[in-house]
Amino acid sequence: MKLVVTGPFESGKSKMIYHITDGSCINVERGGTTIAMDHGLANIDGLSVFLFGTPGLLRFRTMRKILSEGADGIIFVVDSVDPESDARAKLFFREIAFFLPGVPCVVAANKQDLDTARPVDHLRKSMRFLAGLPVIPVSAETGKNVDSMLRTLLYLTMMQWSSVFSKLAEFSGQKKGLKNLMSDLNLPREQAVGYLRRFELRKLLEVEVGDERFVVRDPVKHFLENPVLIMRR
Ligand SMILES: Nc1nc2c(ncn2[C@@H]2O[C@H](COP(=O)(O)OP(=O)(O)OP(=O)(O)O)[C@@H](O)[C@H]2O)c(=O)[nH]1
Ligand SMILES: [Mg+2]
Repeated sequence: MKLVVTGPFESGKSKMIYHITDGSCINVERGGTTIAMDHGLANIDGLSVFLFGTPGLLRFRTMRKILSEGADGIIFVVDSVDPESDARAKLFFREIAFFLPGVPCVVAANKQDLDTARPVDHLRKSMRFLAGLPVIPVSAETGKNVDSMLRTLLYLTMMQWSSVFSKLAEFSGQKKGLKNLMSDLNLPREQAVGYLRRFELRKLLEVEVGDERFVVRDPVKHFLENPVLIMRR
């Protein structure tokens, strides 16, 4: 899956990606500030998770737009310590909701390892836009709750695609896989092939030349059939 990690300046986006990928990520930065992007790949129980971190300076909006394109889920990182960051968080939230309408989002209330970190109910009071979103207290420094935050988002993301995913699992390996997908989901060929491309890029499946047959990768098949399994370690 493709996840975008966004949120205001210095909230801990880069550190979060560093933690999730065990350090195997890149950060295009200057003096500690991300000026282009973070990028890393994580493997969660066989599921490939492509992470794209955005710059937190307001002027890099175009970069955030490019990085957000086609994302399946959003990790929205807020600074639990610094109340001055809240107004910027609101701007960034509006922006990502505009780039990715309807895409599942979890809020990472970061820096919870610090004594001065505000609890989630305080954050909800000072950032009203968080209403209706899962807000998870985490620390990118210690790693506390980061894994369960990530799994929650992956679950929501896979649920969003559940009608397509269950059919992908069902028709995997079948000779007329594409045709079956089209007729069961009532899709034109172009759109069904679009889905195959999308999820081939995300390493969920492999598509044969000619597109007629596709094969879902073994380690992810049970997640496509039953997304809640990603929540169980
Ligand atoms: N104590 C603590 N410090 C953190 C945590 N996450 C990030 N930091 C610190 O906060 C500062 C900013 O972290 P980054 O990961 O660079 O934040 P960012 O959101 O990527 O920043 P920009 O890309 O510049 O917007 C750094 O000094 C980090 O060490 C955390 O969970 N706990
Ligand atoms: Mg950064």
